Amino acid sequence: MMNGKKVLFSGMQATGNLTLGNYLGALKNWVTLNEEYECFYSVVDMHSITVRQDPATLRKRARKLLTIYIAAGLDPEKNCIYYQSHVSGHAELMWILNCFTYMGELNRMTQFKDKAAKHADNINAGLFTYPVLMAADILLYQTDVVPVGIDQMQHLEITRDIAERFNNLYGDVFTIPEAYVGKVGAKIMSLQDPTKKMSKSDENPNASIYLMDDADTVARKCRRAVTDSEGVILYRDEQPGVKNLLSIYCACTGKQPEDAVREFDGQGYGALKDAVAETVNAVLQPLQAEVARIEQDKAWLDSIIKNNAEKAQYFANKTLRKVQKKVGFPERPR
Ligand code: ATP
Ligand code: LTN
Repeated sequence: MMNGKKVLFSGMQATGNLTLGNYLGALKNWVTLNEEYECFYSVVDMHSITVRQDPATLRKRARKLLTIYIAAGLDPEKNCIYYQSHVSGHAELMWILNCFTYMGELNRMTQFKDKAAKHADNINAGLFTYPVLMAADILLYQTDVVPVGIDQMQHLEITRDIAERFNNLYGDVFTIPEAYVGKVGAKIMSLQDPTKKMSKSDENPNASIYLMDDADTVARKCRRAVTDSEGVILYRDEQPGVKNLLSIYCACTGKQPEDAVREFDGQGYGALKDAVAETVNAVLQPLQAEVARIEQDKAWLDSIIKNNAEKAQYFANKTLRKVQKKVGFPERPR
């Protein structure tokens, strides 16, 4: 508990440009949770360098991501929005947790196997210990809930295991976090292969709608979306392309799939695609305008970045000092 509320922590990597999937599956849900919890939303730039990054691009994308968090509706006066690399406690706690994590456990992580296969020329130790840094992110703030996609559940499980192992040895040091998986928009699929999730690292730019795409680009991508030859608009697994378009339409409008199906009854795929483009643009355009507005106010954003990092560091240090004492590090002379 923090200020009488449960604590929520989540983060996103600034690798690639955010997609509509990231927004509907993650960010949009975060906004609905931020009244109920004491929230920490980190731009996890330390995780990003587990694969090679161009420094200037990483810096630019990280700032854009932080701006998008705010533009999407996370009030930075009420939510702690900050760069992971600005709070030294993440790396410090990670080292300690490394010593309480087994090679065997890390060897089982499917994300490591996937990324190692994808980046065979750079299988670095950071890629292997990625989940330990994620555990440090979460445990540092005594987090109760962690909104994540299904793909991150294995990392949350290992976080819980590490925390329980530590608590068993040293008493109740860490809060054991729970995952929070959103209900709608949980999985937006690729527009080019609706059996695959929409992903910011997809090489085909037509597969994803990016949050910063202009209206014409969105319309073009929707029009090119892969559907089928059934010719009917139904919300069912046999028609994954049409189902995905309906899911996007519903997630953007707040409508239920059965109502959407009724609305498009008797219409062609062209009409559905145009309607999807229109609703997506109705979501993206105000978001983009807000991003542009925030970017103008450089001094304000810089002060938010500074103040929130200080706030995060304060809470992080509280946990860190406790942990350091438990494992036997000498007290710091005052
Ligand atoms: P990458 O392609 O770099 O792996 P990604 O687009 O899959 O990235 P992540 O950075 O792994 O996205 O995830 C950020 C958040 O967005 C997570 O909470 C994840 O569950 C959510 N998310 C990502 N893609 C989708 C999607 N297609 N539908 C719904 N939610 C998604
Ligand atoms: N691994 C996550 C990003 C991430 C995260 C976290 C999410 C890093 N640290 C802590 C929740 C809590 C991802 O790739 N989506």
